[in-house]
Amino acid sequence: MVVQFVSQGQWNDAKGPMNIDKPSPKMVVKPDSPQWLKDLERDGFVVVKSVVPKERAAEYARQGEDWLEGLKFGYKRDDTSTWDVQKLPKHNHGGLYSHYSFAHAQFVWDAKAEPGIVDLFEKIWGTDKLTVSFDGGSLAVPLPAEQVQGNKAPWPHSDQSAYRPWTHCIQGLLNLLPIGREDGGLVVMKGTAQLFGKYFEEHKHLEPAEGWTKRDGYNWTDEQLKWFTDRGCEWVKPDMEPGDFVLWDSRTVHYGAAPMREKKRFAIYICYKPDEFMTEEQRERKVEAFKRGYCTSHDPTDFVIKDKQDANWNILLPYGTPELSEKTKKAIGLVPYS
Ligand SMILES: O=C(O)CCC(=O)C(=O)O
Ligand SMILES: [Fe+2]
Repeated sequence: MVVQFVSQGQWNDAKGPMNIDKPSPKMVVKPDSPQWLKDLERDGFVVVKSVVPKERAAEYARQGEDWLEGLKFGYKRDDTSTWDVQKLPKHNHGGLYSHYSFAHAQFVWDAKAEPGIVDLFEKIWGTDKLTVSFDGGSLAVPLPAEQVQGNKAPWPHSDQSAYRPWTHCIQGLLNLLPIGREDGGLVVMKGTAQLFGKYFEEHKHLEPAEGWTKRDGYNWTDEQLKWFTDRGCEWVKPDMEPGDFVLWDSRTVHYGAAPMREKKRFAIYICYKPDEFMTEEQRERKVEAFKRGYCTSHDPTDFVIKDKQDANWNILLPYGTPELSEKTKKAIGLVPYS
C-alpha cells in the first residue's frame, strides 16, 4: 500500500483524514475513579501534581536546552543576548516546536514513556493497549513581543471540529520548569468542553456555506468566548512545578501563553488513545511518519502530518533515531499488541 500523507496545510480538505464518522473512545469514569479523573470530566482539564519525579523533569529541561543549542543556530541557554528569534530554530507561538523531529528526540521519547504518564492515560481509557502521538512541545525562552507570532496575544482555540461535539481526545503536557500565574504556559477556559456542542447548536445560523471546518481545530474570537463566560466559564492559568502534568479535553478552549517576563517555559505535549480506535491505514501512516522523523498533530489516531516536514530548512532526525522500550514500540505501532 502507498502511504498517503495529508499535511496540516490540507486540513480544510473535506476529503482529509479527519474521519468524522469514526467512533470516538469513551473515558472510563466510575464512582471509585481517582479524583483527578472526575475533575477532568467535570472541568474539561486537570493538573495532576508530581506525575514525574521533579529531578527527572528538570533533567528533561536540561536535555531540551541541549537540543536547542545542539542545532547550532546561536542560542546559548545562559546568554540572554542569544535569546533571539534569529538564533533559534523555526517555531510557532514564541517557542512551539513541531519540526526538526522534535517529537523523536530521545528526551521526548523518554518523557512520553514515563510510567506515571502512561498510567494516567491507561486509567482515562481503561486499557493498557494505547497508541501515542508525535506532537511537539514548547521550549519557549523570553523573546521581544515583536518576535512572537501575534505579539504574544492569546490565541484561544479548541483542537476539535464542531462536527465532533463529544469527547474525542484528551491532550496532555508534561511541565518541565517552575511557572507561576504571570509566566508563559498553558491557559485554559474551565467548563468550555461541556458547552462546546451547545455553542455550535445554538449558532447554526453562523455556519458558513461550506460548513464548519472539518479539521480538528477551531479558533475563537473574544465575542464568541463571551458566550462561554456568560455561562460561568473562566480562564485558569495553573501554577506548575517540574513533573506536573496537565490533561485537557480537546474541546476545551486553551492556548499556550508565551513567556511575558524573564522566565522560560518548557513543556512536552503527550497524548495517548486506545489503540483499537486506530485504523490499519492510520497505523501504516504512523509507522512511516516515525521512520521519516515527522511530527504530527496531537491526536494519536486521527492525526495529520505537521506542515512542511520536508521543507528545505527543516532537518529530520538531526540527532539520529531514538532508542525505545518494547512498550513504546507497541504504542507507535512498530510492534503489534498480541
Ligand atoms: O503550549 C501550550 O501550552 C498549548 C499548545 C496547544 O495549544 C496544544 O498543544 O494543543
Ligand atoms: Fe491546542
